[in-house]
Amino acid sequence: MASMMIYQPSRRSVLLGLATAASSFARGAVPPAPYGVLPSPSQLAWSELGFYNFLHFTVNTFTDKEWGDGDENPAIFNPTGFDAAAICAVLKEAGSRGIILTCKHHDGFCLWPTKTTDHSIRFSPYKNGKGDIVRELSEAAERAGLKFGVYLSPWDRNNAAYGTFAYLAIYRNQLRELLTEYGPIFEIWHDGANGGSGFYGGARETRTIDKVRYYDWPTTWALTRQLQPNAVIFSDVGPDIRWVGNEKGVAGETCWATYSPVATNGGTAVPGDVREKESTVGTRNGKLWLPAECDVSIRPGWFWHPAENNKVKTPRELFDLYCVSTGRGASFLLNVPPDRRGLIHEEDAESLRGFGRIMNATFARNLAFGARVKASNSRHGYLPVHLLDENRHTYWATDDYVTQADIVFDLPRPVRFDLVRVRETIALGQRIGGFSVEYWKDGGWSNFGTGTSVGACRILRSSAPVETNRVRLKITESAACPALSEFALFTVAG
Ligand code: FUL
Ligand code: CA
Repeated sequence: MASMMIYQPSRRSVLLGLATAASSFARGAVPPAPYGVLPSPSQLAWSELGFYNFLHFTVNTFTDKEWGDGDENPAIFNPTGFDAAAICAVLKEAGSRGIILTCKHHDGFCLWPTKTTDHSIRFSPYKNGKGDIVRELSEAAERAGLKFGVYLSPWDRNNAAYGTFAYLAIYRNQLRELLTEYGPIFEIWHDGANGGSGFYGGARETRTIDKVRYYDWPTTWALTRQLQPNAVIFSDVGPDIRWVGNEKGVAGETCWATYSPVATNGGTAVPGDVREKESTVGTRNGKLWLPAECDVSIRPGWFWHPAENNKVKTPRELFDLYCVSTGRGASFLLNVPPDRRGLIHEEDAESLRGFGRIMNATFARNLAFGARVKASNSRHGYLPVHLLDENRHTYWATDDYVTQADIVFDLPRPVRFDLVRVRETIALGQRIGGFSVEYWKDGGWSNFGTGTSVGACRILRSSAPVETNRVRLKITESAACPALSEFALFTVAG
């Protein structure tokens, strides 16, 4: 193949992979040129996950706190019923694709037997100091077919060296242990929070760090690239995945995968200093491919508290959150905190199962299957039937310079739907900037909904189902000829 001559293991390979996977494209078909900044192969793989879970678990689970001070006695950490396989089984039922564990939260307590500090599970009664929660969860995740990721808090309220140069070496060694001893890691989560005060080896004082210089993030990220080249790195400002700017699980109704982050004062954005409102929306034609991740807890707090057992989000609330996170081109990172036994509490498990049932029943079948499809313009070989083939890698596209188009779906029989899903071919960049969906009713077109950004997945919903045998998708604005992988109609399960 001539195209193999320009093969490089880079973003370019994604495009070639796309072309190869799409062998159903006609001979002589020339794909659209990519537009703007593009996702890396690992960002592209991440964008297909959609829903995965945080597990916040540490000494706080036993002290009923959200932020441990760093002076907790490791003796309090004793989850006598900890069962990694049971945790993974519940998440699997909910449709989760991965877990991210708080291997070390701000209190500094390490859930694995690290060589870097004594403030760890080695000095806890859990399995007489021989336990390793990171190992148990990473292995159970692998067995369950879930990806495994690590949260390692940069702020460490226990460590005496925190705030000095010496701590950076400790932090990086902790990262090195996590990235070399526990198999493939899909995501590394760097928290931007830093409240200043802490135990710090007994000093009990407030330590202020320079957010721009202290952590020297480029060096840490380079280490990660070397040890886990396929992982995505999350922080307020990436470099791969950005924080969505709130902890409610909600992306902007417009949410670009591209972003040009700046600090609150307009200077260099770093973890812990970024304009939150702008993170929610991203930047049209932004400098970086930096899609948003929506983190939110199933309960009010991030850690398990007995008083919150009756405040667990309902299955319907979780489904609504999925639609405004993953359904707005971001991802849904739902925190489910293990309790003091080391299990997902019954209330949370019940809600997760209910969420999984709604998801499965809702997205079981694209109601647009079987439609006759006609587009106002189609590029040679990039026909609109590719929108209905359940394959993210095949797509419909228009000729170059055609940036507005209509596609009509004529259904063999009337369908009822209240949810529309559209996927853009993001390997070619973020192109579409405006679209609408209409349905045929009483001899004319009625509006179902309109949107701006599409990205990996865009969901539009209506408050009540509509019934029709004809639907029209209009691309009203696109920076380059549009490329769309999917168009689907669903009814939200009741
Ligand atoms: C925040 C932390 O301070 C919270 O405790 C939690 O870990 C959340 C995901 O990020 O910045
Ligand atoms: Ca397709």
